Amino acid sequence: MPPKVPMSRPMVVCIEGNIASGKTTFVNSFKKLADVHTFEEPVKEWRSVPGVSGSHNLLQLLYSDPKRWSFAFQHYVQLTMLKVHECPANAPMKVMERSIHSARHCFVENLFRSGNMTSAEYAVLDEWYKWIRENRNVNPDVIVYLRTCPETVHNRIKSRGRPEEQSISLNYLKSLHELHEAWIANSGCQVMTLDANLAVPEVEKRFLDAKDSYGFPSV
Ligand code: DCP
Repeated sequence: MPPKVPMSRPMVVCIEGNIASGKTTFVNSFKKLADVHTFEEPVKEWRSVPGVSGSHNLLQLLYSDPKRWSFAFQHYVQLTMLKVHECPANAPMKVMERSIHSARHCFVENLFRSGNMTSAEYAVLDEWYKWIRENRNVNPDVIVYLRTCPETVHNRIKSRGRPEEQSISLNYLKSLHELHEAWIANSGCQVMTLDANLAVPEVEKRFLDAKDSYGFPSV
């Protein structure tokens, strides 16, 4: 069978939500839809940045010393997420986990406001972000927002046991939650909000019940 070539820009969907809200599982569940190209978040790349004398785990560095490493980490996130935004889809629908937008408006904002990023570092990342928005087509058509309570995701982080994340506090997740809420409300994009405190099958069911009003293709 010949490879599929997209006829025009695909419908772009970004899956957003707090840490451990279930984004990867949800992105994978899109594979049940026909003609979808899914892109997981490049967390693996953040944990193994190639260096001259071996690889660097930037995620681990970030949590072990946020003041020192926030800028390098978020700079690399912006690069790797831009690559995902730019990656052509071989289907009429492209589904991405996260975006440069939540990186900027939730994570970078939080690190700056909490004093873990200097004003100069914040300004550099913001200049990059503005340049990307003005010069690249990185706007999603729909955001699926997996809304959770900070307490729920705090428990999930503890039970999934990703070693770098064990120092994440409930207050950190509360701040990120508020920033997601504020950004989503002002994103200027069509947003489908799902209660992701619920079990995965129920979240998927609610998505399927609502998807026709958002122009998603049929299963
Ligand atoms: N992270 C960050 N800054 C970003 C993006 C992510 O500090 N701009 C961190 C937070 C987490 C890790 O990277 O420690 C991955 O977070 P995500 O919420 O993006 O992904 P999860 O793996 O938690 O997604 P889920 O469990 O919802 O599938």
